[in-house]
Amino acid sequence: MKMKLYLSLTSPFARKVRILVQELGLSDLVNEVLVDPYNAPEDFLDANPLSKVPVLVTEKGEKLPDSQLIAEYLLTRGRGLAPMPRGGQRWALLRRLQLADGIMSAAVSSRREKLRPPELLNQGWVDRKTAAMNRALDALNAEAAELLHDGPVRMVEISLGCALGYLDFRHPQLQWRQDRERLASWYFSFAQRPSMQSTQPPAGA
Ligand SMILES: N[C@@H](CCC(=O)N[C@@H](CS)C(=O)NCC(=O)O)C(=O)O
Repeated sequence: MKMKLYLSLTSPFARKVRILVQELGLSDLVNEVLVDPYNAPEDFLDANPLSKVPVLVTEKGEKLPDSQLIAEYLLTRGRGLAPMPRGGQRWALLRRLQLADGIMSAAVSSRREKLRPPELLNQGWVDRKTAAMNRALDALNAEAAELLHDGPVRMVEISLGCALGYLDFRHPQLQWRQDRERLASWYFSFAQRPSMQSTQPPAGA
């Protein structure tokens, strides 16, 4: 029996895990199961009562919700990522990972808000999330020289690649590349990886 990865093709959190599976050479061990968390089947709710994708169910039946937890687990199963630096460099890298995950969360939250009927839209909330994304993007642009783009990479690059891909997909009006040439150039190169190319969100979804 294979591991089961519940996902949606539009979720940037699920994309993170799909890319990690490929980068770790674990694709043959994982069956992808498409679900809509807003129209959730029972087996998915049993795997994650919170009704969020992604969720991984291991061969032993262990149920692992949340992309970060799944990443932690998969890193015990495969090799292929670049090693984490030590000392102060490690904390700087983990901070960048938090910023990348935070951009993703803010972008998903803002997208959900914008899907509400116009009379219920909380523009103040959208503006707050947009400001947070812009500040975090500026910080990452300033540190773009620290990011890897070819050869083995780390979770920070995978997460950031998915966050920026999601901005292109759902928030093109943000024009995140503007005045962020270093980040844009890093993404251009990172996005060529086969794992990024094969997990692009479906156009028009
Ligand atoms: N912290 C979670 C976030 C997952 C998440 O928010 N997934 C969204 C799709 S992008 C979802 O399933 N939302 C359904 C809901 O919030 O009810 C992770 O890292 O996996």
